[in-house]
Amino acid sequence: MGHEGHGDHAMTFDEQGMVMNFNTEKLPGGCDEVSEDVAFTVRAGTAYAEKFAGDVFGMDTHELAVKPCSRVTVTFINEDAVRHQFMVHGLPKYIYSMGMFHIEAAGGATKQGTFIVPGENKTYLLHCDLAQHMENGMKGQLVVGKGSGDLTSVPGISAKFRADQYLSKENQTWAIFGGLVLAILLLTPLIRRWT
Ligand SMILES: [Cu+2]
Repeated sequence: MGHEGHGDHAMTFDEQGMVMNFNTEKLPGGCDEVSEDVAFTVRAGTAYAEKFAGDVFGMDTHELAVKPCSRVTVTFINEDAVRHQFMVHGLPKYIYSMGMFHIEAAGGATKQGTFIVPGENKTYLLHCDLAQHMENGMKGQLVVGKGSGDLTSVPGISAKFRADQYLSKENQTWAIFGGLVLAILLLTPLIRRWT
C-alpha cells in the first residue's frame, strides 16, 4: 500500500493515514547544511485537553523549538478514535507545496514524517486542520531559532483570541450599553446642528 516519491507532492499514504511534503534532503533558503537532526513525539488525544478550559481536542505538546536548518522528524501518535492531523504552515513553497508539511493519522494510528526548517528565526503555525479541531485546542507553534513572536490562542502559551472567551454575559451587556451611550453622545451635537 502507498507510494513514495521525491516530486512536488512527496507523499505516502495508506489506511493508517498520510504524510505529505516529507523532505529529508532539500535545503531551504539560508541553509548550507542540516544543522542537526531532532526527533519529537507528539500525541493527540482528548485527554490532553482536560487541563485547558473549553478545549475538546488536545495535544501533549503545543510548542516545538528547533535550531534553524534542523531536520525534524515527528512521530505523531493519535490516541483518539477520530482522525487527527499535524500540519505546519508557512514553509517555503519552492520545497513544500502550499507551504505546508502534513501528517495525518487515522484513529489509533501512528505516523512519522520528516522535514527541514529554513534558516531564519520564525514561528510557524502548527495545527490540526479538521473542522473545529484547531478552535477546540489543536493549535501549536513551531519556533525556529528565536522565533518571530508567539501565535494567539495556543493552549498553555498565549491567550485566547476570541473576545467572547473572556467577556461574561454581564460584561457583554455593559459593553453594549456603553457603546449606545457613546453613540448618543457623539450624535447629539450633529442632531442639534440639523434641528
Ligand atoms: Cu484533529
